[in-house]
This record gives sequence, C-alpha cells and structure tokens, in this order.
Amino acid sequence: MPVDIKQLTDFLLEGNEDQAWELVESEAELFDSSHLAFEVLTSAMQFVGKLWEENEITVADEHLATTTCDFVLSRYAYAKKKSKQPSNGKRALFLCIDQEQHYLGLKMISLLFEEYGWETRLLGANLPLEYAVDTAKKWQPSVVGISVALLYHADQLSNYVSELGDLSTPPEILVGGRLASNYDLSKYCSEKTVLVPGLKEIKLWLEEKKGDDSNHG
Ligand code: B12
Repeated sequence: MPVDIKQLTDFLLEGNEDQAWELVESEAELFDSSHLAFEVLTSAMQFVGKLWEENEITVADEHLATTTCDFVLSRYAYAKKKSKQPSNGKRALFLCIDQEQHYLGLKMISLLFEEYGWETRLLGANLPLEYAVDTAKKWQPSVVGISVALLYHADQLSNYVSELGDLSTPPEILVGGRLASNYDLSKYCSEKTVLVPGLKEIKLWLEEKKGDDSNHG
C-alpha cells in the first residue's frame, strides 16, 4: 500500500510522534528499506514547506513537524540497530555549513552510512569552518559529508571544500542537501568533490564502496 503522505504530514504537524512512527513501522516495505522510509519522510517535510510557503501553517507548526520527524528518525535507527552491517572500519563525519539550520537530510544520510557499517559522527546544523577542520584533523574521517540547503550559503561551501581538501590526509568530500538537488554546485567544489542530489545516488555510492571493499579483500 502506498503511504499516505498527507496523513504522515498531518501527524508530523500535530507532533504526533507515535502515530507518525506507527505509519512508518507498520508498512513492511518502509520498515525493510530505510531508503524508502527516508524518501517518504522527505516528501512529508517538503509538503510542510509547501504549506508554510502558502501561509497554511505557522513557523511554530514547521518547527514541531521538524522535531517530530527527527524523533521518528531516531526511533527508526534504534529499531533497525540489529540489521546493521558489520563494521567496515571506516569513518564518516557529517555537518552543515555555518548558519545552515536544515539538518534532517544530513541525519538521514548519517543513519544510512551507519547501516552500511560506517562509524559516523553527526555534527548537525550550523558548524563553523574552523571546527569542521579541527574535527577532521583529530578524528581523521575518510569521508566528510556536507549539507547545504540555501543558495546564499553556497559561497561558503567553497571554503569548506578547499580547507578540508588541503588537509595532509584529505577526506573524500560529499556535498548534498536541497541545493545539491536543485542546482549545479560544481563551481563551489573541487574536481574530487562528489555532488549527491538525493537518496538514490547516495545508496548507489554506498553500494559501490561496499563492492570496492570486498574486491580488495
Ligand atoms: C524544516 C524546514 C526548516 C526548519 C529546519 C529545521 C531542521 N533542523 O532541519 C527551520 C524552521 C529551522 C527552517 C528555517 C529556514 N528556512 Co526552511 N525549510 C524547512 C522545510 C519545510 C523542510 C526541510 C527538510 O527537512 N526537508 C527534508 C530533508 C530530508 O530534505 P533535504 O534536506 O533536501 O535532504 C535530502 C537530500 O537533500 C539529501 N541530503 C541532505 N543533506 C545531505 C548531505 C549529504 C552529504 C548527502 C550525500 C545528501 C544529503 O538527503 C535527504 C534525503 O532525502 C523546507 C521545505 C523543503 N522543500 O525542503 C524549508 C525550506 C528549505 N526553508 C526555506 C527557508 C526560506 C528558510 C528560512 C530562510 C526561513 C526564514 N525566513 O527564517 C530559514 C533559514 C534557516 C537557516 N539559516 O538555515 C525555503 C528555502 C527557499 C529557497 N529558495 O532557498 C524552503 C524550501 C521552504 C519554502 N518552501 O520556501 N526551515
């Protein structure tokens, strides 16, 4: 049965954590595939955005939908803990650039990496560049995932890409978020940066990496 996005959106807007969770949990297809579950939650949050744009809901409603969606994501991750793949020994660091508040997508991506056996650190919204660089130096992730949603943050993106790329052991940099889905961000990135428009593409990337690992013993 296809999920009723309108109903899920209503549960998020009401702050109805249990009903929102049950809708995701009761649908076997969604419970089995985080990819599908995250796709459905993304659509519901985009619908929230549309309602806000049309003045149908307030900023407070939007915040409540966000915290409820965040709760559902955490509960999903907890419920799926046992089906995680064994550790692949690799680290991925996730952050939003300075002033960027939209972190739900970043959290979804971090959870997907965990399912694939990565060790992750989710630094969430609004991380100034100096702290991104400092953490990458100390923790030595092989991947840094950066999220950016708003166009006026794009200029800053190039500083993150170049400073992280200049580290003595530079991580692979993945850039995603609403802006990466809607614009060509390559002029703010380096040749090595991987631009990821959405869930389908990151799943392919994770599968490819898994294949590389098994090919190299
Ligand atoms: C919730 C929300 C907020 C919340 C954010 C809360 C939070 N903690 O995330 C709050 C209320 C704080 C907020 C604030 C603002 N928002 Co807002 N917000 C939204 C809303 C409704 C949903 C965002 C969301 O969670 N989407 C769902 C997630 C899952 O989608 P996603 O981020 O795209 O992530 C997916 C992919 O992009 C990918 N991905 C994401 N990150 C990464 C990272 C990597 C490494 C990879 C590989 C992939 C990846 O994975 C996800 C999988 O599906 C959107 C509407 C929309 N259409 O998105 C507006 C929206 C993005 N906001 C908007 C605006 C204008 C603002 C404000 C400027 C409003 C204001 N005047 O204050 C501020 C700016 C705050 C800031 N400085 O960042 C506009 C942007 C319009 C534009 N042209 O730029 C939108 C589109 C609303 C609208 N319809 O106009 N917002």
